[in-house]
Amino acid sequence: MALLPILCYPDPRLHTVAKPIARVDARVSQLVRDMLDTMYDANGIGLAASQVDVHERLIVIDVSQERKQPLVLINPELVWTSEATHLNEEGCLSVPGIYDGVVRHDEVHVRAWDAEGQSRTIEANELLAVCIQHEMDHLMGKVFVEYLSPLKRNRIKTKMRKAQREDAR
Ligand code: K1U
Ligand code: ZN
Repeated sequence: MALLPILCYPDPRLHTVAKPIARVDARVSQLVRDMLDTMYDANGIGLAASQVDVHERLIVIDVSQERKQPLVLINPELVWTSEATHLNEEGCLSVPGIYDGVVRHDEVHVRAWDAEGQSRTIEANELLAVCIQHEMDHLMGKVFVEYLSPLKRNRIKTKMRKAQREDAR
């Protein structure tokens, strides 16, 4: 089992736009395994490759109670989004301890390769839909706090920098 270090906001590397993956080879399969280990170890429901400083279009998710239903999305593309939206409470492993509301589409359809490189379309609602939208933002270099007001965001930045200085001591 390999745990990958998770970048913490406001690390500028979190704003890198991820590139498509050309093929699912042994390197990508190992990255999928390491990202799943890292997500489960951190008690997250999702993780984007961008958060472990790999700027390629790969997401892992598990919103199941039993934490035994991993979903691997490679080169995900939103093919349909509902008009209806909702304000949902979100958290982020790259912004530990911060939770706030973000408006997201209620339902999304996403086309992606699975861990075997097979193309699939997933119809998602509720927490899975929220998590997919949050993780796809990471692949575009966007962290959920960027939906908040500049005042809130600056307070979060200051708090994170202080926590990181204290951790380094
Ligand atoms: O991308 C990440 O950092 C993972 C993130 C995913 C996420 C959580 C909540 C809403 C949208 C996306 C997390 O897993 S944060 C930690 C967590 O487990 C959690 C937080 C709030 C609600 C449910 C789960
Ligand atoms: Zn996140």
